[in-house]
Amino acid sequence: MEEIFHQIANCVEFGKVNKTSPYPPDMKGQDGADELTKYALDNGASPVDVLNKGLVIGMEKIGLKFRENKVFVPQVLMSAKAMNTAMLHLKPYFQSGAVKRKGIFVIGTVVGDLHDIGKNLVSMMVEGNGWEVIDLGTDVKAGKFISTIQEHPGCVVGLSALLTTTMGNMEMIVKELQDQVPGTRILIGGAPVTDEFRKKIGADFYSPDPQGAVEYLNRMIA
Ligand code: B12
Repeated sequence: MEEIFHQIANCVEFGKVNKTSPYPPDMKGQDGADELTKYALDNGASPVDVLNKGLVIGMEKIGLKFRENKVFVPQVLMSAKAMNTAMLHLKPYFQSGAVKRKGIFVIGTVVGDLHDIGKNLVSMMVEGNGWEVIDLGTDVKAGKFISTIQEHPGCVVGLSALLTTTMGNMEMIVKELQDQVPGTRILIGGAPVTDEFRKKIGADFYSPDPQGAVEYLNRMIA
């Protein structure tokens, strides 16, 4: 079974969704994350092992390569597609409570801002690392973050902003969260955001990439 986990990790790393998927060309005709995950579960593998020894390893590898500019957004999206397809087989185990997630991560692009490509990448990477992700989408007001946090006490929040103008909205949201749901951990990111800005607005963590967010979240629960 270890070999199957290794193959599942490879499928996620290289974005091989299923057997009929033509991408990547050098894996044409081979089983993908879809078939291998089903095979592993049908043959008695534990869903936790499929997740941690297969899918998570693949997502970690692609996350590191993305950080080092060895791959670009399209490859990461293919990896996420492979992971999401495999996750459909794991979903019943999550829903039944047989597999516990590491925690809940609530993410959204702040009010006034419609950019979501980077936010989606963070969301997919964090989910691929075993966290439950609640993605509130774009143009999200403070109130929506607050009500979601109140429904999921102890969750961690991620805010994304791509415009210098909406960085101000990020600051306002951080203030409202600190006021209304004190103690909530807040991660921020987006092209114009810096660690200096994070310090200024009092958020907990800044990362220029999804991998940094994953590492921070995993450190939090270690
Ligand atoms: C694609 C794009 C759009 C698309 C968005 C489509 C979509 N679904 O997202 C569209 C066409 C809709 C668009 C619209 C606009 N855009 Co635009 N857009 C871009 C563009 C080309 C790419 C952004 C992107 O997706 N980058 C790729 C992703 C992967 O990178 P990223 O978002 O930075 O995310 C990474 C990190 O920052 C981090 N990250 C992101 N979020 C988070 C969150 C957390 C918690 C963490 C830890 C990390 C993290 O992880 C990601 C992966 O590494 C940029 C230019 C550029 N090259 O950056 C301009 C840009 C951001 N846009 C710009 C502007 C001005 C606009 C408009 C105002 C244009 C207009 N006049 O209408 C509108 C604004 C609409 C609105 N209200 O939001 C400017 C912003 C200038 C500024 N300094 O404010 C830019 C920089 C272009 C420019 N040079 O002028 N845009």
